[in-house]
Amino acid sequence: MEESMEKTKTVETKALNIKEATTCDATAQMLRKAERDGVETAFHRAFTMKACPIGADSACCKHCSMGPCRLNPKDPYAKVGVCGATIDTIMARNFARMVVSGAAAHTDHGMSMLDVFREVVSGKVKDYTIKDPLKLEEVARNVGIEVEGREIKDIATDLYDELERTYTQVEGEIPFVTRVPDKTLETWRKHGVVPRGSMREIMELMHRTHMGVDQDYENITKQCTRTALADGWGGSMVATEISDILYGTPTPVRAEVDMGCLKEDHVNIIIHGHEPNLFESMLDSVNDPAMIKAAKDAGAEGIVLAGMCCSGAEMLSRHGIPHAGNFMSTETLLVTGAVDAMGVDVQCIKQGLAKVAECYGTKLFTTNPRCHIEGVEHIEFHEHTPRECTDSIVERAIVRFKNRNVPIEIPKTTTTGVHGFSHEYVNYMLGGTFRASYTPLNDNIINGRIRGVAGVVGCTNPRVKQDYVHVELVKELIRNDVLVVQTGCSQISLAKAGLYTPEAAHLAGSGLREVCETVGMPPVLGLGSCVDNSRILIACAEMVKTGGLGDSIADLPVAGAAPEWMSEKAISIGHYFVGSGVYTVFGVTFPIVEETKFHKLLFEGLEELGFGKWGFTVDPHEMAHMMIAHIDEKRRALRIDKARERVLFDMAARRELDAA
Ligand code: BF8
Ligand code: SF4
Repeated sequence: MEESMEKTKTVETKALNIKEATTCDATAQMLRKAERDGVETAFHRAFTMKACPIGADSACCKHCSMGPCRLNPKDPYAKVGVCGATIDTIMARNFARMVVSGAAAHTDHGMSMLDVFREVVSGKVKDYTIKDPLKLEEVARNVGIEVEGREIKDIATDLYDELERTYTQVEGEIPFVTRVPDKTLETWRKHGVVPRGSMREIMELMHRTHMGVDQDYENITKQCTRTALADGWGGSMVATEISDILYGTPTPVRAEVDMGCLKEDHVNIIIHGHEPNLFESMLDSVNDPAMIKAAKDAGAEGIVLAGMCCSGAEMLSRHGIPHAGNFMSTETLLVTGAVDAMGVDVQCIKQGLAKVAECYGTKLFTTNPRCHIEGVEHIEFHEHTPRECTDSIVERAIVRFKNRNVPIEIPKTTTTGVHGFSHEYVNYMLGGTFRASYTPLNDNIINGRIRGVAGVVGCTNPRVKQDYVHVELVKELIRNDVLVVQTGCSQISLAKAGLYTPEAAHLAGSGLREVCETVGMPPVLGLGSCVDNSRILIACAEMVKTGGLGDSIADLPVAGAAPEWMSEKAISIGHYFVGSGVYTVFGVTFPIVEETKFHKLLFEGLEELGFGKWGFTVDPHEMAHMMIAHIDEKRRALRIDKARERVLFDMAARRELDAA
């Protein structure tokens, strides 16, 4: 008896505590179902596989076969690697390798967009067109291309040639430096970190982090900054701008988020990944009358198309396509049994999806030559004949619908919100169509109704309670009159929590609430996918150029956070925000040993050089107050701290009068 009790106890302590794993009701419901069905997910694996403590501190190096070398994070200067590398060299190199991989992912994605753009302009790709010629002209003007009285095709050809330099240029500065505020650019020039072409920066950083090359953590960090800036103001920005030109610049649109967007009596198709090309073609496929008829002939009421992760966030923003969930919900969505096909392209595609899909008979397809998964069927997507791939996925989904042989359980949860804010739209919304400008935003910051702006972005991660850190952080920020802009998986966390409605303004402090109510906007603005963090950079640059908030991005009362980050892309994003002048706070864990020179450089030294700086905490409330303290410090430096006290006092007095 005692022995069996003992056993029960062991099993209990080993079980995943679903309440601690996620605050997403739909994901929790599906985790319970997965356990009943005997299906394992990343939540379970994270629970049973402890993170390696040495790796977590970044105190090991495997850059050559004299090692791998492991230093002691508790006594970091006691030892060096076999080659003599110090803890600072090792950590800086490891950090650089994360930045370089993240930057490569974003810039390669941007390159793909540029490939499609080139073929559209030359007429070789016919399934896509230039949907937003106004944006084309604006971007062309930004990089110094003459547009007046010229044909769209000629402008587009010149723009392609110019933007190609973002990648291939061997010497000189990347084209979008024209968008960087003068003083910020001056800081970059002074420290020699203005990116040339991303291929060059990525290659050089890979070289410098090889065994026996750059062994000065400060010098490594410099190239890290240059490479990260080549991502933010280069590859990511090209990805965003070309996507807008080809598929339209987002404007506010109501859309549904969460697993309840699936319908049991419909063929359900999910697209998950990052490059919008696949998804745009899928949108055509599912709207093709022949495909709809085929679905109906198979007994379905129609076809549901929904997105996940970042290309999902782009389609949500551009077309109001429903979004089924963020990174930590990709496996659990398949547990519904209702997904007939999932097509993936690149990035954040867990290999674990293959097993879960197999358990529920879901057809999983890889489509991009860069991303195959062992044992998963590959239907290659070609931009010249995109429908071949997407039609074929729809056909296969219909067959699976007809032959469904697993019980279906779809969580009922969906939340409708307003998405699709581009930096251009922030202009119109706050400035009005006829006087589009950032002046009203700046004015509201200067008069103190809006205390500052925070970008809250990034992943979800099974090492922390899914969505919880995002939601708590954002609620605390808006309660303190900080306007929040978002992208990626974080945007989906807050959308599920209902913060994407104008009504959510009641959760904001009195100043921000007043602005939201006047304009009719939510207190949290979704800007799209992770490459669309470039929209936040542009918004920051516009705020500087509009005036009254200092001369450089580092002067602005703004801060950034990725509270549940997991990917190397997130580190690259964090570092390009820091490089641009923004205080950026990460949660979960930070790959560094505290009280080392490298730590001091990232968390203090970079700011002294005129850049931003890194911050870290796992606690959402502490994170909010670190960001708010920074915003207040910037307000003081700008001498606008007193105005805020006055305006809040006036508003309180007016409310009292209204109430009387
Ligand atoms: O690029 S936020 S989990 S989906 S890495 Fe990935 Fe992180 Fe989501 Fe998009 Ni961004
Ligand atoms: Fe060890 Fe140096 Fe080789 Fe790294 S590069 S594994 S620290 S010997």
